[in-house]
Amino acid sequence: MNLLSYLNKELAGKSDENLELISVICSVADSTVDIAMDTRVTGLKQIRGSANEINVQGEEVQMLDQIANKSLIDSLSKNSSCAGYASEEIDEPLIFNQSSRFMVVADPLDGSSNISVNMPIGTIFGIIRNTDYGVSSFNKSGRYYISAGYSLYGPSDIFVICVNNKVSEFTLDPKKKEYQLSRDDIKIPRTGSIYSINEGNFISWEDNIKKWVLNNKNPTGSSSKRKTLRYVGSLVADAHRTLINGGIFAYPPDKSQPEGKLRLMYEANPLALLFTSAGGNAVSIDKEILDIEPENFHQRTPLILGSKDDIDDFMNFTTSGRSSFKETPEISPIFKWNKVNIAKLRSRLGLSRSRFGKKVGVTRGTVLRWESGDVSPNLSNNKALDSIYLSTRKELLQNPLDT
Ligand code: P6P
Repeated sequence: MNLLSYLNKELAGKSDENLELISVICSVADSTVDIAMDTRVTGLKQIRGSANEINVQGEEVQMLDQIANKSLIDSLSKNSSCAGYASEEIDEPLIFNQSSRFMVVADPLDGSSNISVNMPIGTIFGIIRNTDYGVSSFNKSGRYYISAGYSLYGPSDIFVICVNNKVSEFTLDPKKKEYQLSRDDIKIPRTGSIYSINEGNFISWEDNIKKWVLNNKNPTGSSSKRKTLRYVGSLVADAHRTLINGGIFAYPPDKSQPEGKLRLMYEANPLALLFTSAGGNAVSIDKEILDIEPENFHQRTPLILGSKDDIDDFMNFTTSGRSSFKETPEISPIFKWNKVNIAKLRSRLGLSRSRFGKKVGVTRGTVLRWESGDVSPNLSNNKALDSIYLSTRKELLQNPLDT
């Protein structure tokens, strides 16, 4: 089964939103095929060195970074369903058509320091509804991401996609230049025997992290087992191995990078959506990555992702007794509920005001007052409405909620 047939099957309801989501995913996938073709011949096309430019991150840009970024812009700017694009390589988001349905965020070429030594590299992307019809659609938590994935340019070129909270892997047939399904409905093992971290930073970690690492090498608890260290230095490669084999990847904060090194919007969030959908987890240290409210588009975050049991073990080391961690703040509401979209949500669920009220935990009269605009939902009502919408999103994908 090729990628398009898979997406048509998965997003079966042929609503406009589904058809447009399929189209945007295919535009990204087409781009990654071109990038894959280039990564095969960097030494021949003289495109593996530096572009002699510094990007918004203050990092030296490789030629392949630019080629990958341009490929995604060319592909997505021609797609009428893509409203805009933002990436590691550009200071500000690009808006192609602000009334279109989706925005795309990307790290076009992750791991570019590995290009010149022919190590695996990748492309990471996320797809967000264009809820605000403009740039502010980008500044949303990972809970807004409707799809995410990555390409890994390695011995095989693979494309891993998460739609409807289901994760599947496709392998590029280089002759047909087409992605074919190679792993369907991936679930990460509950635990794994590998931990992945740059031990060169050991001296600059906090003590709790050091204790966690030492415990991986020489477990003290009777139940825990020794883990082996694997570290490629390309996030996509280390993440994919963790997804398939289980285990844990960690890029914690250190003295020189107190906020962490990896990017929230286009590295951590897409992988967090994918890993949690595959039954794993992704945390910053003391909170779920997907709950982090971004303050700026290029902000960094610590990123620990992998098997549930291994993340729990990590959290036991890092949050026990950590006075410096503030209590996880109240999860802010994800969507702005108003009289229009509350009425839409209720009607698309086909519920009476009293049955809808029961679902939310309020009276019929309160629902009536919401829908007439007399009163607005309070914080806990908002969170209840969020979870009803997110938990029933699959049905709603056929009838998207224009929040
Ligand atoms: P370090 C590559 O430069 C990258 O952004 C990620 O792909 C990778 O996980 C990380 O940085 C490696 O960083 O500090 O270990 O070299």
